[in-house]
Amino acid sequence: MKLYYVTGACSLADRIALAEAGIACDFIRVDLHTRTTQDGASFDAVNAKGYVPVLVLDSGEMITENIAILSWIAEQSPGLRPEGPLGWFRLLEATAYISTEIHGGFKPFFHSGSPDEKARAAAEVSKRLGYLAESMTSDFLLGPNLSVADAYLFVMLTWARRNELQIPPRLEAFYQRMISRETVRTALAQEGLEALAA
Ligand SMILES: N[C@@H](CCC(=O)N[C@@H](CS)C(=O)NCC(=O)O)C(=O)O
Repeated sequence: MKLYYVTGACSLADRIALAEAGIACDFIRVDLHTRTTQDGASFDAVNAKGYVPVLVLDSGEMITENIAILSWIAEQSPGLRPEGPLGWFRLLEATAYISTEIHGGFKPFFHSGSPDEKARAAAEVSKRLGYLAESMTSDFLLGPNLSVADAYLFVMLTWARRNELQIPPRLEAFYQRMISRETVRTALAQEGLEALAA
């Protein structure tokens, strides 16, 4: 299995989730500027969508879109999603919120937004993080056990920290809880991001 990734990008969520699931995987770094992979191949030839994450299964089949990849990992490792008849839907609800309302909200920070655009985006993302903090009643987003959605939220918090956005205290505590996990520390180290666990 192979995961195409960019250092510190949303693909880090998949790396963490794979580690939590105990799934062995090779990791292939992508350079978005040269649009090549670390082995010199054209990344656009790998994924015509032009972005990470891309998971290539042992069968050779490919999954793109973080929600789909994280769901696939949760399917392999059911402990990484909430239990009960609504478990899958709670997971989709959380990952869709993170993807569309938070991840998408960071665009001005990654695509040279104007100071005004960045200020509006910061306010919007902070509001969305505030909602998650309010709704979080246990150690993790969807209850007392870690789910793949937590890996995604964690990456969003690394971006929020990097861009000096306000992080609600409950999510700051969540961040600390995440960096205390061996899987998270190892995943960060594998991308040369140990400083984020300090
Ligand atoms: N809809 C995609 C978006 C993924 C995405 O935004 N990937 C970023 C890194 S976090 C990327 O590779 N951007 C490169 C580009 O858009 O050129 C998903 O949810 O997986």
